[in-house]
Amino acid sequence: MNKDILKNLGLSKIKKDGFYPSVLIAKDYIYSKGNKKSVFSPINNERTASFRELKAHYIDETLDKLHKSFKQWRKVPAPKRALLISEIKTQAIKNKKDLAYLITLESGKIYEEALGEVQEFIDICDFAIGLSRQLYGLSITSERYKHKIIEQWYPLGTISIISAFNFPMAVWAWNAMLALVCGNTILWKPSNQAPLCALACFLLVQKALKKFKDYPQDIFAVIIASRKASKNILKNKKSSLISATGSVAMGKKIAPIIAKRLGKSLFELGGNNALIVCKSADLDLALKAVVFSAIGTAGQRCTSLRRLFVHKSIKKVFQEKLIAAYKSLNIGNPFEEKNIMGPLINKKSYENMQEALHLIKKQKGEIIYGGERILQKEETNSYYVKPALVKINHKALIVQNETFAPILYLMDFENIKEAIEMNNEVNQGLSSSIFTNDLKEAELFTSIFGSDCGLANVNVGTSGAEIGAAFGGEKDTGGGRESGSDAWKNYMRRLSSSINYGNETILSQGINFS
Ligand code: UN1
Repeated sequence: MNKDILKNLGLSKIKKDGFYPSVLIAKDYIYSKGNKKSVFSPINNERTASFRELKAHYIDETLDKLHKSFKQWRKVPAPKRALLISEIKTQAIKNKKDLAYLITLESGKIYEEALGEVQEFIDICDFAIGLSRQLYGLSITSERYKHKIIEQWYPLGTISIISAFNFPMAVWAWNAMLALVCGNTILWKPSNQAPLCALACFLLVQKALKKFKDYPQDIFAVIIASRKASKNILKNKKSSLISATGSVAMGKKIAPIIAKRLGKSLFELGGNNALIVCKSADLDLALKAVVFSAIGTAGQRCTSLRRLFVHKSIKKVFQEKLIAAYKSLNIGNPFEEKNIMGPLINKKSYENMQEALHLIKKQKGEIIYGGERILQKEETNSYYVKPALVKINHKALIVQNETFAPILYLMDFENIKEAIEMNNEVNQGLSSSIFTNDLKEAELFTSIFGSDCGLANVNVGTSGAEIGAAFGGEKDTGGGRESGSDAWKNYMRRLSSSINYGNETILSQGINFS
């Protein structure tokens, strides 16, 4: 581990007796007393951090503090809040390489992708800064004489963000920068596999806040907690919105807990993303997109490509190209520039992949390439694998579920209607793509008769979305939208007002009540 980087980011300073704090809010750090929990890098299984298990009451106390500071923060005008975001952005740019180092260290994604993730953080800062002067409401015509209707947007409260290991900074930033500029305070529970990324972002925000002495300093907290203790985040009414990223299974577990108190949630859950390669497609363009979408972040993005539908007439040649491309991939230490794919996050993930490969064979699938572990020179408990290519029937049970690993299912189709039907037949609905030079096919795919996902791209792969559009998906993916477009509305409450500026009482719907 690079100690200088930890020092630069201020992490070494907050370590006490070998442990990092489990709760951080302003200058208050809590080093709890519970059992020791350590975190290991997927790269070589080196211990990266240790914490002590947190008692759940700390979560409620932190939410109380954030609720209090919300009352101060919401008073700061949005364009002035954006000054803080601007400073956070400056800090992110300044520390881009160090932050990317932590992302690679904890998630195992290659350094180039990690730099991209920090860039996503920087981009959303820009977006939030611009947004600070565009939190528009509406003025609506009234049916009543000398009446008007307006809609305004106000800060919501405390936004609790639950994020996953695969995007340990960007997903937080999408939520947090919008939530902050909208006048909310933030509680962040990062993945227990990527706590250092969260601590570094916390310190970076605190550093930015120091420049604004008259702003409340306790508007952002990080909590490192077990699943059990984290339940209090869901149960507590002071979590005005729970924004959660993770698997469909995780969403199904936490949704009833939030719903029980009629709380608000924003879910961005698993995908089962498909890409269609049509007869007219530019095959080189398609090939690059397929490879990046399927093996980027070692197939551990919610937007990773899982299902590939190739037109029957080009199936053979495309499959050959794909196998050749897969064979040429360098897999190994994600810090080394020559490598295009790093390890899986942990042993469990490797076991899940192997279990899926076993089921594939049982369900009459054929593994035509990869799937096996690549043992390292010095054996550590790290799990590098060759990405797998599998021929299977689109109806096979295994294809219906998201396996969070680099397994790509190959299937073919005869006509576009059939391909779209296959695209839409799974329960998840996050991302989808079509590669075609036929205008009608492209338009059909993005039309009401086309993909039923939240994202439907043309000649662009399933992953690697920009922050400008609303990001998220339909069906089991949870329906939430984060980052661009009008996703900011999730972090605000809407107030509708009818205003009478005349001298008469007029009831709506023409009701006479005199
Ligand atoms: C995720 O995997 O949870 O579109 C987010 C992408 C990234 C974000 C993925 N911009 O692949």
